[in-house]
Amino acid sequence: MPSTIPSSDDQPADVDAVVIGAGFSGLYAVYRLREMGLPHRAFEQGSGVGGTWYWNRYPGASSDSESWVYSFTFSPELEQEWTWSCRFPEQPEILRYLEHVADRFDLKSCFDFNTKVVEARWDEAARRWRVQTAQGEEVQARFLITAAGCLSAAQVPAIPGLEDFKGDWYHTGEWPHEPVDFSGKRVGVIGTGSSGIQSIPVIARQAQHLTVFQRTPNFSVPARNAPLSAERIVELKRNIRKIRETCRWSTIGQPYDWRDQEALKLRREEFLAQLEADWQKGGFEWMFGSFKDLLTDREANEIAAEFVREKIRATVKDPVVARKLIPQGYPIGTKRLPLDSGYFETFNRENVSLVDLRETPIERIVAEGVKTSADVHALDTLVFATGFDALTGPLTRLGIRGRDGQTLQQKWAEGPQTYLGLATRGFPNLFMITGPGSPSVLGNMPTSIEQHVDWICDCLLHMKQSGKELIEPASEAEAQWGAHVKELADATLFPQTDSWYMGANIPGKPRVFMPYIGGFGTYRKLCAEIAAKGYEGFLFA
Ligand code: N01
Repeated sequence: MPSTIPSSDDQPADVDAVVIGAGFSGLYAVYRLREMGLPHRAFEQGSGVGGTWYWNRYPGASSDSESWVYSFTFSPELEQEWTWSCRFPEQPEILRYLEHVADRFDLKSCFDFNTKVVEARWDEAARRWRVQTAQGEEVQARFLITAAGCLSAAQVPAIPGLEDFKGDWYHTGEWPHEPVDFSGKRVGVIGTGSSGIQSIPVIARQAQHLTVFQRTPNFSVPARNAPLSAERIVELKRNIRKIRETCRWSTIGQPYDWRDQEALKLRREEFLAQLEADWQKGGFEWMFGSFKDLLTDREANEIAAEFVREKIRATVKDPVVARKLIPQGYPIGTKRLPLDSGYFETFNRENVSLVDLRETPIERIVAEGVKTSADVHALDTLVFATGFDALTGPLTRLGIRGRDGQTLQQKWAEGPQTYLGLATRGFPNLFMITGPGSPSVLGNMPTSIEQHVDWICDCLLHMKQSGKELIEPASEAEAQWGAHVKELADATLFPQTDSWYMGANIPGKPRVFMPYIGGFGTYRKLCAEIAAKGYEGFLFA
């Protein structure tokens, strides 16, 4: 909980900018706006800061980026004074970090907490956004900056009968603040994406019995999380600026990058030996610090996929269970690759069972548990690890209406259209931090976020200094950017798979690869060049 929740009574109702969200993006946005002296208001529907880390309190929730890169870079003092405990920090530690940042830079006073934005309407005559909160306040702002996250619109699937269930149920992305006690309980988890794969081993250790309901088997790579030694901390702090600079120009915002080498040019044994060596390191480096054709060449990808399948066979003792857990039919890495701590090993426990929903689909939820085509699985607690309406969902649910009352849903009916993932035509003076069409979820999020906030704030400064009031993308620039994002994605294996990157997890959502996959460093360079050319592709008034 925040130490102080400021009231909106004495806050201005007409400001330069409104920011929505108090996660990494919202915190850094208000920090920069305040430094620039731009009057602003900021709204957060939760009761405190943290964003993703405020909502995702499920057991086992942890960062999949290393702690020393999953953090802010804007303050060298902050970097030196904060010490992470381990390689991949868990949710409570990340939330403590964000609380610390908010307190250290006095950012909580910038926010109205417990305040949900229900509509933001562009008023063409006043050249202002009119932002409505659920609490009945209306604030006018020249600029609207969304810091609503990419994976914040939780998705509970429309399985009939949930209202009949007698037990407790939870979604991993909207977890209660009080720990949920699974001891002595029969627990079911639906979903084996990152949230399921992180939570299943922890829940299995507490529950009397855990039933995992799996629709699509997932690949996963060991995290190999470990505490940081005193020597390692000293070394990291000494080199932190260099590490950060490498992240800024890398493909996925990490301190490593693809090898400048194609897997298929190697002899098979060499390729496999390298995969094994990288496997021992743990973390995303296994894939994203590997060979550059892994996500573009199906043959190279298949060798890597088979390498992981072998690991699963070697780990899971029951061959029938192992067979059910082995992913087939889609390229590895084209669904977001989870990192795990003992996921496959969990299926060797006596108190864990696996239900393959492709063999026996869920028919409905009943009072006692989950009814599949074969059985009723009796449960006391049901956990939905069923993901999010990714990238567009957090924005469309804000009730944003641009020129002529057009909603983002209407504009994006065929898939998101943006310029650089930062702005969209017809919605003047709207900036989206890590919006669709930017690298966002394909990189280390804080790296993506800081770059976007800096770019937006520099643009606001430019507009102030040059007396420009309005900004929005030109139609052609937006269309060309959309085509470029698609062309880059089509050159990879990603569009071959049904994933949330493609919107495929949400019934009726257009099937479009949403993030920019050209690499974070390339994108950063492009954004800087566009700004240097007087914000080429944008129209000002
Ligand atoms: O969600 P997901 P998530 N019946 O969409 C299944 C980030 N994240 O919350 O594959 C049965 O990946 C669905 O099955 P299928 C990260 O970017 C980050 O796990 O659609 N099953 C799938 O198995 C991640 O990728 C971190 O067939 C149903 C699962 O639910 C993203 O968030 C930690 C179903 C959903 O997997 C989302 O991850 C956690 C149904 N009706 C998450 N509907 C860190 O970095 C869905 N499923 C720390």
